[in-house]
Amino acid sequence: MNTRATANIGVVGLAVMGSNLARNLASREGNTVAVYNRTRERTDELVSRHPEAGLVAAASIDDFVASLARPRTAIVMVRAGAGTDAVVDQLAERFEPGDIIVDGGNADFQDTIAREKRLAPTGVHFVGVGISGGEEGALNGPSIMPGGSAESYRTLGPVLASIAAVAEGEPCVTHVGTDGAGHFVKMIHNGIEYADMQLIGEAYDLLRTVGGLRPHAIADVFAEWNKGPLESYLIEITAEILRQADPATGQPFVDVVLDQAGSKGTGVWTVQNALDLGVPVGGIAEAVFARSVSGRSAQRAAVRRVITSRPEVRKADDTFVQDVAAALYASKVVAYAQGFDAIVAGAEKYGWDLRKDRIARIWRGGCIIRARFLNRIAEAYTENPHITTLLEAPYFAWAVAEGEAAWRRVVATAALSGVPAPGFGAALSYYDSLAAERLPAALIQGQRDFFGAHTYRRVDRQGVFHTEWSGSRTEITMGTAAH
Ligand code: NBP
Repeated sequence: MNTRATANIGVVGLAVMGSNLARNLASREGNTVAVYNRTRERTDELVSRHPEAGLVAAASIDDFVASLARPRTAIVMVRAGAGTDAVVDQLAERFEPGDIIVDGGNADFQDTIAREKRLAPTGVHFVGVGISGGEEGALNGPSIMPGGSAESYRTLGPVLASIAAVAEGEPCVTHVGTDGAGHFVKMIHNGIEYADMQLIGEAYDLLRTVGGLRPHAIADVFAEWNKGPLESYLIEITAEILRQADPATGQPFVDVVLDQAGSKGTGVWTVQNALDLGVPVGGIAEAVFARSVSGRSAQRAAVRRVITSRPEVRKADDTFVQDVAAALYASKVVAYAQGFDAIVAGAEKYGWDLRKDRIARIWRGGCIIRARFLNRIAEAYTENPHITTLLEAPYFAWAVAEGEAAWRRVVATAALSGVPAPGFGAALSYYDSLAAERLPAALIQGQRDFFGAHTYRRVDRQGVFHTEWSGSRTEITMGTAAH
């Protein structure tokens, strides 16, 4: 084993993500990569399978640290939580001021903030980095969302840029903000991913149930959509999945897979944090809930047992496929608008100077939500970083208005046909809520004041008011502050 400080970067944790990232790093000019894994066999297997990478294998954490040139930079790619803490502690004990520990796992951004705080007095930089793109991205170029200090990014930035995906000539990496900003933005990325996948699922279901199309025909529709404004990685792989036949039965692959979707929890985190931040992310929440509903097999079976009839499926008209495309696009705009709202709220709460246009740009390549659409988002935020929602950006206002009638037809058809479309429906309701002149929130304020004296404000006068509901029903001015 090598104990000379020959490596400019190291990777700890050599399961699929760490191995691929190490190989990606090693394939770039100028990098020598040290590798270490708790269980020795993984290190040996990686090194023997990929002699071309010239990896510097370490048998122990001491060996690993000794193999890194100063300032030492180690990327930790282990299971988030206790595993990350264990490895970070081992490195921190051995690292010196100016050295950098990068956590490239899917950490909770609050843990990242806490870890950075914990290491700050030691002078060791702790950098939480969101990495998206799965194993393929890690090997060939992921989208990278680094947090941490500006100082550490000066060392780390060029290395990350060398391994990131490239979209339209630009590496998909930017210093998104300090401490936990990278993991926060990655979390929101995953929330948007949930929404995008759910909307695509609903589009498929409608084309099949109402449109009467077979999976291979829907694959053709998706392939066609992938040539236009909906072009994205998720649309592309959906076409491939729908074209797949099950080798064992000859049935469409999609028909032999159990219809219960799993998750690893980042969608839930997005919704939990959005609730804490007070940001409505209904499109993302419905996507998370839809996966939960799919797994409730006992309830699904029970309801199917008691219902005596289902609505008759509407007949699709000639424009149905285009209508579904328009509904998908408009609902997608809502999901992204909500995701960016959560980013803005997080930045305000945690003091991050996030650039929305740059975040949209680094998501154009390498990651699961990569899409042509993100260029439009980047343009909208470049043109005016102060827009209150993506839905007011001229391009999206126009695009949603163009598809609005179709969007309504699709949501109505889904409801009348008994096809669940929680993503499309929630997105349209959100849009209508923003667009409504008056909302029933006025009545809710009346109810709150009636049962709890929570007070209300008026449309015609300044001040805070309460009506004596149980007595004279006269209105009392309570003061000037809102409750
Ligand atoms: P896993 O998340 O399956 O983690 C396995 C690795 O963690 C192994 O190297 C294992 O070492 C190590 N490890 C554990 Br578990 N506990 C440890 C401990 N106490 N001390 C030291 N090492 C420990 O690997 P992965 O799927 O490659 O993902 C790595 C990270 O990247 C995760 O945080 C994941 O959430 C994130 N991520 C994954 C994807 C993806 O598509 N898979 C995408 C983006 C980000 P061992 O070999 O000794 O058990």
